[in-house]
Amino acid sequence: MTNPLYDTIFAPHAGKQTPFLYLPDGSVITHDSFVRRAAQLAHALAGYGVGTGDRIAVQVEKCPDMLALYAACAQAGIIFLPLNTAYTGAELAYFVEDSGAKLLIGDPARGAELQGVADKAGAAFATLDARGGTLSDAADGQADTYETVARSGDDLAAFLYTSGTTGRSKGAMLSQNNLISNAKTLTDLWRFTSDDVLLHALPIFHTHGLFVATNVMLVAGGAMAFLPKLDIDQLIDWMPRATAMMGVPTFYTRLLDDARFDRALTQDMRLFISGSAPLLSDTHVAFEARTGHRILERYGMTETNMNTSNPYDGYRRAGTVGLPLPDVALKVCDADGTELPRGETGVVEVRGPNVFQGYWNMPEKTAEELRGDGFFITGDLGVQDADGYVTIVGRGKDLIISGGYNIYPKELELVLDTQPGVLESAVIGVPHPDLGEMPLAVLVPEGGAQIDIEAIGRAVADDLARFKQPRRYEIRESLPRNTMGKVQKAALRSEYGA
Ligand code: MCA
Ligand code: AMP
Repeated sequence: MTNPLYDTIFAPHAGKQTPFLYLPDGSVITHDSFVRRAAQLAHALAGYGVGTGDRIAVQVEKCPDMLALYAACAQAGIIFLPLNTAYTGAELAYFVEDSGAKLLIGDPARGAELQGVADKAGAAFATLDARGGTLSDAADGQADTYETVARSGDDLAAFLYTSGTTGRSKGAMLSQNNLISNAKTLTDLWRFTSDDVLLHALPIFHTHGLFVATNVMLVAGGAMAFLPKLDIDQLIDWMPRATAMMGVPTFYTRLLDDARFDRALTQDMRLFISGSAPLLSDTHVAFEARTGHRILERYGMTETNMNTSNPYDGYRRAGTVGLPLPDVALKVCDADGTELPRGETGVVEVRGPNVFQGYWNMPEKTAEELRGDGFFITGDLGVQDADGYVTIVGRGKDLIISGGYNIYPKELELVLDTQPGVLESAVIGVPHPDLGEMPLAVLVPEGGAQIDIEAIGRAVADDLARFKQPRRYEIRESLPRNTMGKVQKAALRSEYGA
């Protein structure tokens, strides 16, 4: 193979006139036309001076061209860096500068702002959305074949930025082999074939919607109902024509809240998969009672793709994330990395062809989390039972997961601590019925100062994407600390969690 990722995932589809993307307007993109569009986009990228090994930063709404850009990057040996469409200009500037991206592709409606971000970082700028843009225009007239650039499986295919406990986002470097191993393993494990139609309502800038869903469907040669976002009416409308769905737990709780969602509607579905955040056992049980289907829960991370999955044929245990994938070694360890006996709770560590290559330009951070023997320290607390099933019982890392999006409290605290009248702050996750968790900010005023929460809300909105912004503020005189001076977030969570 000259380019394992392209040759495994995309090249086999050239010439296939079978449906790949069903779009909400009734149009269909075939496998062949998808591959041809990717080739046109690869030519357009070359026109912007982007070459093998370069990065492109892509903040584009979910649309077929955004997905085809991923294929174009694979074919041209370019490193694909997708970014959450909710990120502000300030957040975006960091990613473009840190990654050294040669080209930023963004929303035409934010053209002037994003052009400024690109200029500051010394990157070129192009626009793209579902209606078109300068990149799409540049691609339209191009040849629809492209000479695939030779790459090895160890070459990098993508950067995905993941926030950190220090507040600084880290670029997780994923190789071609990282993506290929998971794509093949999951296709086999979950029995995807060319007969499948996947309901795809996830965003495509994260591992779940991009690599898990799309790569699996491409390896299988199946199709996707490619929906712009989670819209329960659309899901219900498409369900009788689909065979499988992947979603975060909010997808399942919202479906259960709708009386139209029942056994008859799901009778032709063969599989519902959940991940990215804990699925409550109650949801699992209610889902089975309503539909007769047992949701298959799996567990992964940006740095590792997928690590564990409940079995397809065997018993899917509610509240667990199942068994390590066939090519993944998993152990539960103490803080020193010593493996604990089965049944004891500790930090989950994983090793396998899925585990990333390290954090871009952060050798110390990489060394802290990726051991010399290849085990990655996930920061999740778990326990493995005698049958090998893994349960994630909590997080050693200070992380909030809201509707499947990660929010690192430190990033918010750094902004809150600099606001007028604020001495210090602590951000915690509290339960939320729809999104699982939501951020709550506890603020301590400087002696005698008045805190203007509305002004703080506006300042936070300038810097941070909406989904990260605290939904509640509490003011108190001091933060509870232990004898080492560390803020006791568990105490705050039990005080405000209810
Ligand atoms: C939207 N909003 C949110 C979230 N999403 N707030 C907090 N958390 C969220 N996740 C806010 C918007 O800013 C807006 O605020 C209001 O909610 C409505 O926005 P809308 O877009 O209509 O929201 P929604 O359609 O209800 O979206 C909720 C959602 C969505 C369906 C849960 O966030 C989603 O699709 N999440 C999936 C994320 C995902 O793919 N995660 C995978 C990461 P306002 O009205 O105030 O302006 S990959 C991963 O974790 C690993 C590797 C793995 O294992 O998969
Ligand atoms: P991210 O950094 O966005 O890839 O998020 C990865 C984190 O999501 C993991 O470290 C877990 O904390 C969490 N996660 C993913 N899937 C599950 C799951 N099925 N159950 C519990 N937590 C999960």
